[in-house]
Amino acid sequence: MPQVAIFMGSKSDESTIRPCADILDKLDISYVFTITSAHRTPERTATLVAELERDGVQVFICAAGLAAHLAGAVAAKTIRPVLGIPVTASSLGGMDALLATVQMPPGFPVGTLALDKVGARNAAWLAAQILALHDPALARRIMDERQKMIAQVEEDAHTL
Ligand code: RP5
Repeated sequence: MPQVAIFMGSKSDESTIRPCADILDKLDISYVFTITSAHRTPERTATLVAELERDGVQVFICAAGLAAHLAGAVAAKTIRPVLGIPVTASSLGGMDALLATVQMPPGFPVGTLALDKVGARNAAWLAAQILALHDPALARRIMDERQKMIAQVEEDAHTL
């Protein structure tokens, strides 16, 4: 049963968003990773949200570029947490996607992360932390990974 859904607006987003899936793998979190577009396939997007909610998905992660409405379109269809990753896909340097993702009307929030791969990684961590509220074993796995990151900083500091 998937706990998280990762939606991308286009196949062209895949290499940017793959790190999100890699972190969910590392934390042993089950997920669905697929493509759907707020504009090109609005019916598929709505159907996926309904089906995946029924299947038990707890958190939706949505990544899109340009006039990035995917996260907002998903937020319109569910009250489960929706995390948005704006993707740089235009000469506006991602500002278009960032503003489209973050500026949601009150009552329909999208927890918006940073642009591109940094946002992809943190969407996975934040989804994991949401799930860990009711999963002590997952909370321990997250803490173990944090300890590794802390140890890495200290190890790197000693190399200077
Ligand atoms: C958005 O438009 C996608 O999320 C992608 O970031 C951007 C460009 O899509 P393609 O034209 O490469 O399919 O819908």
